[in-house]
Amino acid sequence: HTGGMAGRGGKQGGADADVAVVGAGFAGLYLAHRATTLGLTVVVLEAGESVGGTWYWNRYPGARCDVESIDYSYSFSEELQQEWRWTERYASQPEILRYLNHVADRFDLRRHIRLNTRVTAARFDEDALTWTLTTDTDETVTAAFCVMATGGLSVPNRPDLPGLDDFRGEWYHTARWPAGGVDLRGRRVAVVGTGSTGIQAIPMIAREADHLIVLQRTPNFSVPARNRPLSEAELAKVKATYARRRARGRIAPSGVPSDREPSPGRGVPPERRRQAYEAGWAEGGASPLLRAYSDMLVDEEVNASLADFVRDKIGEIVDDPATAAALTPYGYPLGAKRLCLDTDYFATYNRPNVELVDLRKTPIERITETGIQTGDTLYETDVIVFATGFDAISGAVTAIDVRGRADRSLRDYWRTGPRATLGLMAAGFPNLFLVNGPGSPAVLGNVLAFIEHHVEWIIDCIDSLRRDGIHTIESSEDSDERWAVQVDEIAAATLYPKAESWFAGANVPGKPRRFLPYAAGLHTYRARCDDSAARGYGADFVLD
Ligand code: N01
Repeated sequence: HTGGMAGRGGKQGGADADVAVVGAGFAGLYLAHRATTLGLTVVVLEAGESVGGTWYWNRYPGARCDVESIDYSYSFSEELQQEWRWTERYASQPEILRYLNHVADRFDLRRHIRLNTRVTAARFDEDALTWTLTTDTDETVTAAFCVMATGGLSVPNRPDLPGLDDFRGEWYHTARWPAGGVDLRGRRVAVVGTGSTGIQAIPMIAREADHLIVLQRTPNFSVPARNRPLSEAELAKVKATYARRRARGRIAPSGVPSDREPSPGRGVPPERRRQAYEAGWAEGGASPLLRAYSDMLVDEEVNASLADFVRDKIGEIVDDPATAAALTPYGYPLGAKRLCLDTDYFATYNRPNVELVDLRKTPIERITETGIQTGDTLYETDVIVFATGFDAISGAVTAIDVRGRADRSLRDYWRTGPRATLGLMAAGFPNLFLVNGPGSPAVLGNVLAFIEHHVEWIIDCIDSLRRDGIHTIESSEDSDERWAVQVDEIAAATLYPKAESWFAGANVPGKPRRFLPYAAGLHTYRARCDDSAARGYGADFVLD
């Protein structure tokens, strides 16, 4: 569709806004800023009572980012990055939430945002060429473009365990932790789940609770974060060349700038490898170990050498041999599930008030009035904490009833596996953009770098269409499928598919299995998107 001006005065001129954005987290806030800077009108609809997205909802004890704060922050404003002072190597949830509130004020974004407003449906009107969003507050918003900035990890996955309604204690999902916190002193607590969230929360809960039972299904690889305060001198050094650091981050495969250019580990003698791993373990963080060698996530033998190193560390840290054995991961490569970072996680099992239950031996049968029943054992507890993850990447989009051309349902379209051209657009849904959608690098690195890239691409696209008088842009089924096949092929050349993980939807019963993130790195992905933009943003958004 061409002719007239998209947005104002033209075909879609009667809409409430040029762009409707769902979600006011990192992506939604930047979308609002970027769009309004170009003179577009924006309405942002946010379910929470504050901006912040992930960092508003995930208030569980120990919640902290596992990408360093100096990189896990916006790069679009030199003034912002100069004035903000991160206090720690890895920022805590309250600090990141303060930062996002600061950004909302600093760039005067609140006037575009409606809080406490959950979008339940989005429908494309083929005559008006607009999207109509419906909310749980019975409002409707119309816009020429709709952007799903709904987050890759925002729909909690709570296991459907029989008997939970009978439980007389309290239960919480970590991603819905009460704002005022939960007083766990003097209480018996059970945590279900040992992913990144559980591994952060367990050491904190163990310090507070009277007794803690951890119910573990799959042991996880975790390495020390080595969090610490950031000194003035260190920050000054970063800030002196911040723009250069950011530019390197933008073209780094993981979105995190690195001084290392790793070489393959294959052929390196075991003793030399071990020295490299010891250095990475001492430095803390995922990159020094995962990027110790360039073939870490493609060569099983190299990967196994690091996995063995971490297994040995677990054996050294955990006093009780049976507990150490139960905590030791096996059967999948290190990093094929997201590598966890921790502060004293394994050492927590040396505390007298902490008990580990291996669910692979005896799965949870049911929840009773007083606790959790596995086999013939009832674990009595006052509080159950579900650290059981999310319906990731596609879950928050399919939670909304999205209808495109001819009433086409996005849920139906994705029933056999979520797919979208470049992870950005799905066929039959004109002018609907996804941030970190299925087929984007999404979660395999510094999500902030991916978000900034997506937002800039989407807003440039909208601006260009508007200037060229093009009303709609959309992908084709063939293009969506071809991209999904490329994403599969790239993953198949790595070790990622060798683990059951939320990357492929394996954690949600009934979800179609398909590896969703684009694993060839931000630099390659950016080049693909740039190619597409260089050919011009037209009505058809399809791969060559
Ligand atoms: O979720 P997960 P998460 N019965 O899906 C278990 C990001 N993040 O919230 O492995 C028993 O990884 C499940 O067991 P299994 C980060 O990208 C980042 O921890 O399926 N157990 C697993 O142990 C991360 O990867 C940060 O066998 C059940 C756990 O619950 C992503 O979010 C912090 C179960 C879920 O682990 C998700 O992490 C936190 C059942 N029925 C999160 N169902 C940082 O930046 C599930 N489990 C630091």
